[in-house]
Amino acid sequence: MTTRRLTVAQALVRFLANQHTERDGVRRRLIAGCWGIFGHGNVAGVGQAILEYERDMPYLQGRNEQAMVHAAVGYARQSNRMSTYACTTSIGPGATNLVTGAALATINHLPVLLLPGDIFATRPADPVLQQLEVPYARDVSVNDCLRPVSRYFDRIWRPEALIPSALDAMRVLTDPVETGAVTLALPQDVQAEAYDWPEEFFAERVWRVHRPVPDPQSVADAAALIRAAKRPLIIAGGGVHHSGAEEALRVFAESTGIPVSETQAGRGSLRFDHACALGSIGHTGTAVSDDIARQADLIIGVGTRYSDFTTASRTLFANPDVRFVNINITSFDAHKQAAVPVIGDARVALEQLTGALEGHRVSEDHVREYRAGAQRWAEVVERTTRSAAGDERPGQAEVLGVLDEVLDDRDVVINAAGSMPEDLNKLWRARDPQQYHVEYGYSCMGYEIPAAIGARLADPSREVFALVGDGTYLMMPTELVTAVQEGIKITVVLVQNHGYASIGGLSEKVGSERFGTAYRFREADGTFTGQPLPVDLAANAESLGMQVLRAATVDQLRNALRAARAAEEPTAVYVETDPAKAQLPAEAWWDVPVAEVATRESTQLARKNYEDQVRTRRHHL
Ligand SMILES: Cc1ncc(C[n+]2csc(CCOP(=O)(O)OP(=O)(O)O)c2C)c(N)n1
Ligand SMILES: [Mg+2]
Repeated sequence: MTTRRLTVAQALVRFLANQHTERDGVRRRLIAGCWGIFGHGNVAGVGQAILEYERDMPYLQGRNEQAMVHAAVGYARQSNRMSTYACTTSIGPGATNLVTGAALATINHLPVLLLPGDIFATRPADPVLQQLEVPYARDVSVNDCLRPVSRYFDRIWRPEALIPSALDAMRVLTDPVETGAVTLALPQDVQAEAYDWPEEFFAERVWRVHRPVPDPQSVADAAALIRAAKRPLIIAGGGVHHSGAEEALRVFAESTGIPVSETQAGRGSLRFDHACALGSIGHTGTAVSDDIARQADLIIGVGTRYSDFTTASRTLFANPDVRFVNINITSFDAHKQAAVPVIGDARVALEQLTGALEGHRVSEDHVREYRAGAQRWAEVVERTTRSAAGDERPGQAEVLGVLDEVLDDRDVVINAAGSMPEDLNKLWRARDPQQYHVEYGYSCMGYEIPAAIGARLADPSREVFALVGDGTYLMMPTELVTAVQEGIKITVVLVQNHGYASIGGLSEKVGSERFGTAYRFREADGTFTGQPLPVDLAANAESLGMQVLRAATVDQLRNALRAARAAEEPTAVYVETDPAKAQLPAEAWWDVPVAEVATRESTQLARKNYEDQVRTRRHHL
């Protein structure tokens, strides 16, 4: 047996450079490169190995470990999960900064490889700097925090243990059911230790991403239910994109006439102006989707987890006879709502169902009704996003209207948290399947900027726009420096409204009077109701090296966005929005429990309303 003598870190880097995915005949490198922040625990191990193999393993310098994971996840999502990045960190705080990013990746079923440094395997001098000492268990380190948020976790206590674990890690990253964050924790002494590796470990390897075919009986059962349904509705989730099933969904909807609503992750599954498209569903859904959902006698979920936003916290599907068919690659999700499960790849399942339903169409009454609803909603979108005059300060919806004007079909819009996901979900006219990139599985403030970098790396032919609230910007502007350093062209649209507009609105709804949600000076009475704070986020972005354009009116915003789009360098467009322009009201409920006893009248009233809503909640059994 030929062997090669390398350190564990060198062997891992060499191995990673030779892994590929393949689906539908397209082959891609699985690990495109490695993000890293060095400290003790990886500088001498993985850091040295990347330097040694710099040409085979491109390195990107992160500023915050959580943000590195966001960048890798943004890249993976924009690559339809066929490719991702690794992230290397020091031990201790560098490693635990990964936890939030790992949870985000796992919840969204998006692959990322985490390589945190770890304590010494040989324990020559415990505690090493930054070591958590657990008196009753010497084998525990802070990296154990990553276990519940990882789909695979191992700590490489011995060099040769890397071989089976590295293979396991690749299997999980490329498995459409299992994928998420994969963690290989690397004790720092082991990283630097040499071993004689079998040469085959470094051979080119291709991981086929399979399209599992559903059981024929389940397809027949689903087809029978669909034929019997008078008012069926499709809910397209993120699985439609993961499978690349957009075209199959379009054919299925066109041939049966069944309308299509979309979750946040599924937005863009069908072009906004398609005759079967109803837009978003649920708490942040369109009026037409939610109306049709309330009356539907059959819900066909495609690649959806049925989150509380989608189901309006189990109040949306109000027809007493409603049934469910769930197409999902994951048995766990396919069985939700006591559905007829069709377990398999979304594209294959939709193609098979289209075949099984040949000649079947829903009634013209159903079609007329949802088309009229969709038309009414299109008018709401037009009115809401384009009502301001050119010389007026825009509301947030009008920022979206101007973006819609300036952006090309293939441009990407990225967001994750704040009041923007709600506005985007209701109002954004998604044109290309890859355009609408809102991370709402974890809705994590700070995802936007690093994810935009990842999305741009995944597809440099697309312009990428990160929509960032002021609260979000303050939480994680760090990766702007990376965009500047690498000349990665992204546009950051920085929306200033002096605090947490979203949570302020929610606070008001639950009777808590916007407590703690405004960025204002404290007044003599102790409340934050003074003047807005004198922070200048545009100057802040400039100080990090960004080109910054300030816009005070709708016309200026249009010009600034056009200039940013045409620019070569990363650019921020700063806009202060008009808070008097309220958001559209929610079409359906969201369960946020209200205090059962309180002295304030606002809370008591909110509780009463809450109890009325709770009564409409139901199980589907
Ligand atoms: C990391 C993280 N912390 C807290 C929250 C809870 N949260 C959701 S939205 C929000 C406020 C966002 O403020 P901003 O970015 O200014 O957007 P706006 O609500 O003003 O539109 C908070 C605190 C979150 N989603 N993510
Ligand atoms: Mg804000």
